[in-house]
Amino acid sequence: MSVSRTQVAIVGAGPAGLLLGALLAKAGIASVILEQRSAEYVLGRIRAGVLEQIAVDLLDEAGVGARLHREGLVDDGFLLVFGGRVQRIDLHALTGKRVVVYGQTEVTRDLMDHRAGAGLPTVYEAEDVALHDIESGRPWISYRKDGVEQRLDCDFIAGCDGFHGVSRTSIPASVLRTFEKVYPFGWLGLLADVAPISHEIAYVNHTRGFALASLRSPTRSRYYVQCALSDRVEDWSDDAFWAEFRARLPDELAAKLVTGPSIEKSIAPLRSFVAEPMRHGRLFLAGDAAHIVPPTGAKGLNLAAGDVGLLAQALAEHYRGSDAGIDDYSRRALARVWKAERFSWWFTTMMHRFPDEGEFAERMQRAELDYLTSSRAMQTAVAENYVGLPL
Ligand code: RFL
Ligand code: PHB
Repeated sequence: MSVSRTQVAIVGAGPAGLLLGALLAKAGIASVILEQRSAEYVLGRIRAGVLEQIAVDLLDEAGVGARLHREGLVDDGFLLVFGGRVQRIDLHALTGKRVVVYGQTEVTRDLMDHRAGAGLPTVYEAEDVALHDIESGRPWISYRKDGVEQRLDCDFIAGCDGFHGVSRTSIPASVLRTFEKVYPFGWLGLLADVAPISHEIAYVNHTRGFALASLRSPTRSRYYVQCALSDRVEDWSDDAFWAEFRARLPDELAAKLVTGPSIEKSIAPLRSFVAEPMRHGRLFLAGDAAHIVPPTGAKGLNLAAGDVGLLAQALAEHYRGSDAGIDDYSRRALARVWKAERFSWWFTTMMHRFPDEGEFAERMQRAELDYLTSSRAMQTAVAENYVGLPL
């Protein structure tokens, strides 16, 4: 067995783990990242597209914001479409803030390049990662790399290994509480090199089901349609997707639709999930390891960034001699997480067709959306949640 040591062992090289590593490096704290997949696999996952100002600020602080500022598309608003009517939510006029459209793939690539450039250690294809002695002052991780057993000793473990990771399940069942809601539909997403129908993201409530028009660049579109949980991606041809997507658009957006071959197509289930607490002993959870939101509010990656912003600060304080930050980490992170859970659940409920709910639910959606159109107070509430609540 080969033995090594670091200050903070990070499990998972998604955006949470990579950003935490970069923020810790800035603070002079050593970390090693253990990732079960290859770098190419991690970069191949097409996910989030919208960054809040807080996430942009943290990427700047970590020193990886240059390309994001060059290539990211700044949006002052987004569109809500219902009953064929388009209602623009003017984020900037309502909150003074904006969002940036920049894909998770690009964020991840920037963070990986930065880490490699700074010579910071990341072990890809680390097998059988297991956490040990997290309740003691000397936690450690065992794993296998290229067939050789490894042991990594550390002061702290950051569990940034996503919803299916090992970190959360290392917390004893007697301590961990989980809260979950699974939605009775999924999102079928398609990525294509065609000009987007709108540079502002459009969320569509339609009798056939929800649709979302997003983008990655002026020449690359990311579109979604609500689908049945039983649907399989193989059963959706590109033509079938384009026909369904077009059918859910209002005329003025449908007229701008350009179709083309898909680069990627996948189905994601929708779930709300929170694990409490986010710290146990020397283990901290961050990002999807601790919580999942349905993608309707574009909050997942932004919550992950917020968590690691708090955690990096808390760990830096620890090494300066105060444990106040690490003792308060779970409470502070969860206070923000639950508000984003509420917004994502509300937005999902307002925009989708629920197969088992009848016309009453539909009328409620219509009333809510009517109210939104007529009330600046309601628009402001939506806008301040969309641009992101403070840390
Ligand atoms: P990730 O990205 O899942 O990374 C976790 C990493 O841990 C690794 N791992 C392990 N490593 C070692 N040992 C183990 N046992 C391990 N188990 C797992 C995994 O291989 C992986 O590399 O979690 P992280 O870093 O917390 O980041 C969270 C975000 O990825 C996620 O919240 C967002 O993608 C959610 N999301 C969106 N968020 C936004 O803020 N804005 C959006 O517009 C947005 N759109 C979306 C989304 C997620 C989607 N899907 C597919 C779930 C759209 C979609 C369709
Ligand atoms: C995306 O571009 O993938 C995206 C945008 C907004 C969302 C969810 C996903 O709310």
